Amino acid sequence: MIAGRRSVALMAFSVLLSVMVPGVSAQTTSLELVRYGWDNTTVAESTTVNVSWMKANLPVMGDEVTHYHFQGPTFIPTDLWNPAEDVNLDKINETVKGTALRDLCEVVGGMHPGDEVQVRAADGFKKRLNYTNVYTPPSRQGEPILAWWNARNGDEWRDGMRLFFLADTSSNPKGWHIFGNEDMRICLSPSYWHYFSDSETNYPSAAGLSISNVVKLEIFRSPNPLPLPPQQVIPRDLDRDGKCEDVNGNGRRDFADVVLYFNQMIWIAENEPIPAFDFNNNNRIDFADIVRLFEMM
Ligand SMILES: [Ca+2]
Ligand SMILES: [Ca+2]
Ligand SMILES: [Ca+2]
Ligand SMILES: [Ca+2]
Repeated sequence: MIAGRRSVALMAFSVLLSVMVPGVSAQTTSLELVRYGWDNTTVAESTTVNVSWMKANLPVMGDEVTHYHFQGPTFIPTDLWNPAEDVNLDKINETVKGTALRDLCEVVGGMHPGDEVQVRAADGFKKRLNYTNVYTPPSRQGEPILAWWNARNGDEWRDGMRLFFLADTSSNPKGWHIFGNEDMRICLSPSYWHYFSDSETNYPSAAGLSISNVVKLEIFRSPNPLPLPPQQVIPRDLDRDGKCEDVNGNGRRDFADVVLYFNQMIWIAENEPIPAFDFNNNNRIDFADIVRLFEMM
């Protein structure tokens, strides 16, 4: 009787284990970096780095003292964003060290304004961040980093590499470093907000942005033309036919456009949306495009 009960218990336990084990998070230390070309399918540049390489080659973020929090859902339908930042603050609370997302993006050529970076976890969960939130983050958001160390576990942190924001204390009445729901509302565009939903309410939850066990960063190009080096001005499509004949963006068709196109032909082919500069419509950047551009002057 006892043996029977015990074997039933053992069976139940092993079933429980088989259900639980795949869900146990596993630390990641290797990171794939990918930057896509204008079509967001072709890979323009890619490489794989690991945490040891990051420590040796890129600045280490985090001072080993400061606690950084992400706020969870308030579960108060009348106070979804909680600008007072005083509810459910310990959902995520860690002292971390890591590498800036910006520095990791730069390893494969970096982001341009309008681009997005996608942060992907080992289990496929993913979130995107805009160029602005990676390269010029507001101080109440703070520098986004991939954290590979925490004070409780050191280098053996099961959640690493984990996305953290090194938020400042400006929006917290107690002077804590918290990326709260109101910070998320103000710093990120609505399409980047994270919600925790029950049957009745979508609760904003900044904590949902803190993806753990990250394995991949992918940079997706904005479909808009970029300024041609060394210009600072974006090329313009003066007659709205989808082709940017005003290559130097000075508002008119001129010989300088032809010269700039000629000098930067390789750069255009590698960095610009091809259809916008393919004047003879043969799906590539070539000398025939320069001839067409000259004729259009
Ligand atoms: Ca805050
Ligand atoms: Ca045009
Ligand atoms: Ca021009
Ligand atoms: Ca062409």
